Amino acid sequence: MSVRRILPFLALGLILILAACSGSSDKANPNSESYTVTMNVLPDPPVVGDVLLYFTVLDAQGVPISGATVEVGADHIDMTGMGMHGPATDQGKGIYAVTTNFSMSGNWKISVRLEDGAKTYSKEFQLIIQ
Ligand SMILES: [Cu+2]
Repeated sequence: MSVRRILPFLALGLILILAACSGSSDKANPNSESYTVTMNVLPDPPVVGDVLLYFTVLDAQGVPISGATVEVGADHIDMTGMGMHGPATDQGKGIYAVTTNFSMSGNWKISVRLEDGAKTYSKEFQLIIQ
């Protein structure tokens, strides 16, 4: 099943595509506020090609956070210098989404940096592309 065929069921809005970059990802901020960020992918399990990454952001009380800035990085752990970076767009109800074109299978690190007003939060996920 392709990403395009699944998208209408999620009623997602504007979704940007991660662009290639060579910068390093941010490190976790030890002073960050407490958030719960979960990641889901389409298709699942993810395969080489376009993969929709979408993140659900909740505050410490479990309330969805809208209007935040969410930056996403994707780095191929198996190789150096193979990374992408860009914003995930706000879909409402605490969901932020970005389409990422994974050109290679293997182990990828997904880095998320959240800015919610003056508060920040960072989290990393491991993603295996089949
Ligand atoms: Cu690679």
